[in-house]
Amino acid sequence: SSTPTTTSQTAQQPTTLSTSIVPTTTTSGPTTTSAAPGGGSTSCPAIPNGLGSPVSNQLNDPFTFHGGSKVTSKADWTCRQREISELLQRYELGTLPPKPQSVTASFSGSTLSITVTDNGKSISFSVSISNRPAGGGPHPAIITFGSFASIPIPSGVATISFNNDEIAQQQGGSSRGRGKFYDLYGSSHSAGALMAWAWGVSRIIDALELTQAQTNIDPTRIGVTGCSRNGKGAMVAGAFEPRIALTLPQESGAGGSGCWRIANWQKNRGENVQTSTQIVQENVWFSPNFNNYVNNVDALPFDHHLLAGLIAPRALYVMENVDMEWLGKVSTYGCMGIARKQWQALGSLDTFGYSQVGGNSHCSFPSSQQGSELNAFIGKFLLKNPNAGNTNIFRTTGNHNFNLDSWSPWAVPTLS
Ligand code: MCU
Repeated sequence: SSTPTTTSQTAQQPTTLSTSIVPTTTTSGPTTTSAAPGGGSTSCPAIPNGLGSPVSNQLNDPFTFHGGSKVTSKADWTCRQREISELLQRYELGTLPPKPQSVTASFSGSTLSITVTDNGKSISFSVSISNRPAGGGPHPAIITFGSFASIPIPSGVATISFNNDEIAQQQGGSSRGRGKFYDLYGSSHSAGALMAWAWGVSRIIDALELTQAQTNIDPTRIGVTGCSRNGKGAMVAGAFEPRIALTLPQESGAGGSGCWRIANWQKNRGENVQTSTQIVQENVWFSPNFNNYVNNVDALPFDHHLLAGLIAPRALYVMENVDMEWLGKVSTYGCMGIARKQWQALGSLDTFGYSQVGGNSHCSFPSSQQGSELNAFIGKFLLKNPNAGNTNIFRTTGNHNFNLDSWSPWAVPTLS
């Protein structure tokens, strides 16, 4: 059957959970008051400890808080995003450290040099900025995970090359805890590579804010991209760094735009798809704490539709490859099709794109996604051209016969 089932049994928190890697939270009681975007303050429900939500192989309801109350307004949505961020850090990605005590930066030639100091330790790294448009400005830029962009970046947009492996290595299990992030925060820090890289992207944006007079780059018009493992990185960076204006993950597959639960369903049908159980054996992208849950993802209070939802209503354009069974061609289609409902609730479908085509090899960008899709997103959200084209995109060239609604049996509110 293609319809998932639900059981209402409550998950037990595994006893192997180490308290040192669980951020402190209150179990119940008072609400927390935090500054709301745009000023004022909003009262958010406290985030209960434990996995909480029912065990289900359907995708979690974005519009119900972990404690059970409903999301009925945009202010609630901001609270819910804070909660989902916290839950993803606790159970899958590890903790994102708060803004460091000091970030300094200098720009010379095409090199932006960044020094970060926190708790008495310092690290330095640099990124190169190429194709800076001459004259005018300030100009937008796209941060590329890895040394080159695997999508075509149009003129008018600079390219910032981020050597993410220098911040956190991704050479299999033995590279756990290696890289400059861990030099600063300790090799046993809970963050996996994806979260460490997101932290690095945030420091690049800090540095761009400090050096705008020299770089002529506009830190409010920054995109982020990467392919495959680096596409997972781009997705997580967009989710955890609200200053990213446009998130462009390419063929990120499992651990990026794919949902763990849907990958398991594909696997159970006999498809050769990467699952949570396999992925943690391959590399160090996730927190070691995720190992406690990979065999029981149905108990998690999130899946990657909610990771994507941390971006909503900011702009997200997901590129996938329908030929790549391993990456989860159905799991990315289903996961993002359901993620899209969060943009729908916010009345912002024109900042969400999912496009799945084929015929291209892994990470070689297909021209069919360029003119009317990628360029429209970059045009509208980085180059500020309102007429750059349609950005309300949800399409696949595949025939997945996948029922999005049966995997998301919750109502989509209209939030205002
Ligand atoms: C799509 O990302 C990964 C995938 O998760 C891995 O299983 C595979 O080994 O490598 C892909 C990748 O990063 O290719 C460059």
